[in-house]
Amino acid sequence: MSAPLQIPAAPYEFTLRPAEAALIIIDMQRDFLEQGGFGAALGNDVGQLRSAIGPIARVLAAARAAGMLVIHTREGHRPDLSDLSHAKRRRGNFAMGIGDAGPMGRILVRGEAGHGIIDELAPAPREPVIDKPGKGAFFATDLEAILRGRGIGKLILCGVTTEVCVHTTLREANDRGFDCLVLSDGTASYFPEFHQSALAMVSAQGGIFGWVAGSDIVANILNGAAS
Ligand code: TIU
Repeated sequence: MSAPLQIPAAPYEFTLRPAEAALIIIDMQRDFLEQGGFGAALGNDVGQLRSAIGPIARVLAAARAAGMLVIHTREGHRPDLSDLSHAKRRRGNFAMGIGDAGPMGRILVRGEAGHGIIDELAPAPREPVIDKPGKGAFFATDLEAILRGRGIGKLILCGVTTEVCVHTTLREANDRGFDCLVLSDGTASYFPEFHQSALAMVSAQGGIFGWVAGSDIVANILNGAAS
């Protein structure tokens, strides 16, 4: 078997073989990144998240070239809202909430325009898309079955938001025995200070939740493996 790729990262080198790794792109949906969606309904400045698009696109291209599995996730609910807990529905007491009609369709509902992944990061045919009703991508989904079925033990995580869905997924993955690297510039938060703290939490304590590296170094190494 060939030697694994060595990716310089914090707190120390992250190793992976492309065939045993997956890039997981979390919730890069219009509902979080564009006006009139869920993120805006929560009172956020959605422009804060756009910085992650370019870095994710570079690593996505490199992961595809290296033959890595790419998985996309979307947060959202069934049109009848039967998978939406009362707690999640009422949280925040906002005027517009999940299931209400907005300019991109019903907020955070599957099949609506707002629920879709932004054009810049559109899934390719045969790339699994995981529809998740929670913040974590393992909760109430078949993500774990897909990863185990392919013998995958290493994950590169990116997407939005750093401290909410990315961190929840990271923590779920850790307790299931996966090694995770988070792309520092391929994640973003509505709150820059939360982004920085969330990244620091990953690699502190010897990498208590995993590893952190920038998109350029990761993309360069994956591109080197592809050539
Ligand atoms: N509100 C917020 O920061 N995030 C979410 O509600 N979902 C995700 O992070 N995807």
